[in-house]
Amino acid sequence: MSAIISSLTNDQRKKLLSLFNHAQLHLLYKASVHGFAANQFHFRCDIQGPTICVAYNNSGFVYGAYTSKDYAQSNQNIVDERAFLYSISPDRPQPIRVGVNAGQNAFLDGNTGPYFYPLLFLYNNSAAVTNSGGAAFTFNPAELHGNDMALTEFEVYRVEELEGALDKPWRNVEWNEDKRELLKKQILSYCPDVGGLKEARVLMVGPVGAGKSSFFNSINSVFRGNITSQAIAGTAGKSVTVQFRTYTIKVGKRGSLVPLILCDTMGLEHGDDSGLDPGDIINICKGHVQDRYQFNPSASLQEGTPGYRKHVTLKDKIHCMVYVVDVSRVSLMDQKMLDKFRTIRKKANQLGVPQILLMTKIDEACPLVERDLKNVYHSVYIQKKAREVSESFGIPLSCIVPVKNYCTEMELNLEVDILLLSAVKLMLDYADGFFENLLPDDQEETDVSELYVE
Ligand SMILES: Nc1nc2c(ncn2[C@@H]2O[C@H](COP(=O)(O)OP(=O)(O)OP(=O)(O)O)[C@@H](O)[C@H]2O)c(=O)[nH]1
Ligand SMILES: [Mg+2]
Repeated sequence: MSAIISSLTNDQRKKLLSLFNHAQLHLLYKASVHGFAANQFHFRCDIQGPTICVAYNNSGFVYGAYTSKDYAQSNQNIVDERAFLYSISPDRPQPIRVGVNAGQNAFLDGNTGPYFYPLLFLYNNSAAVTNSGGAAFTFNPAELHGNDMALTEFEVYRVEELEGALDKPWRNVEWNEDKRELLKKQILSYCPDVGGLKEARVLMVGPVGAGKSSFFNSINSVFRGNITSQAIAGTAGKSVTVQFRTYTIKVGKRGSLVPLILCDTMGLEHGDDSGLDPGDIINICKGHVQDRYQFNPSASLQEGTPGYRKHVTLKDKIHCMVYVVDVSRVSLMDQKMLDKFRTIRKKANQLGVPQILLMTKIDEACPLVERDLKNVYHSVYIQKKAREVSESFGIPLSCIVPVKNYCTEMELNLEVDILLLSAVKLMLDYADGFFENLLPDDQEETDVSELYVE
């Protein structure tokens, strides 16, 4: 059976989540799929803990009721001081929230649809709501649902409230202009100090849509001084990036080069013959893959074929590998994807390539962070995901950095820049580890392919 998709738009979901401190929603019931019938609602929503029902009407209102109690068909009136009605509409920046009146029962736990006095949803087992009396909630009907009682959709979500914010951040960050300038200065003054190299070459690897190309665009933007989109980014089911690209970055439009080459790859996919072939990652690490090589998901690049660089020097090798992972998909990665990462990691370790991990889309994943990026290290959710990914990848927590890429912005932002620049600084520090592990003889800019263990 195919997955049941929520009808909430991103904007509606954000507004709904803003009613909670820090929560996740899990869709339990969708009337257009399961039926506009009370028994279908109870079958899926009874004894589920806190839930929120979401009614949609043709007048553009999304509204409903939250309860922190179970539905259980007990036929009892339920006291729930945390219950509320709410309404979201496109022209209101904030949802309306109506709390339960003091001393009133919030709802009747019968065998009908949700019945928050006076609103009875799924009235007569149909796509309708009715006003059935009772004084638990006081609201203006025109504001709540536009006096439009017919439903186009009705959903119920389990609300999982996540722990609040940490009092003390798990990493300290200075959020000020001086810090941004210091990070830029530290990055620009970086020099590998080996074999005449002028920059570190960093490879980004990760699932389709994780934000690899966007990360390059974001770093490019920070140094350029305005938002750029040189690398094509977006969502298409399959990997948007199909070529190997090595990007240089300049300060301003015509300024000096940043001592970093960011290498962008095709996204990894679950299937064996789809997405980037892990064999190509090894080829890239060893320096054999030329810029603009067109990836072939069913076979890795072979010696003697177009795009293969036979004689490689230290500057062609990867000096640091960066796994790029969408933070909200950390626990959704299946065994096949984890196995691909394990293979890549094993090889990278053999090649002596240090690795770090970027957790992207922290703004989308956590309402606390969305509200204010400075909450990133206060967010229990982000900390939990960092620990989870550290365990599943076998990467120390110190090598995991949360970032937010520039995606919708038209201007640079101090906090976004600081997280992005901190990630680059860590990449360069780790690349140094690669150079320091080279033997003195290996440090010349000659063909060093034989240094690597096959
Ligand atoms: N909200 C948010 N969206 C992001 C972030 N990073 C990337 N995106 C969005 O995620 C989508 C995919 O981003 P890409 O940069 O194309 O991802 P990719 O890893 O290069 O994907 P492939 O090339 O297809 O493997 C785009 O729509 C981006 O706008 C982020 O930090 N926050
Ligand atoms: Mg891409």
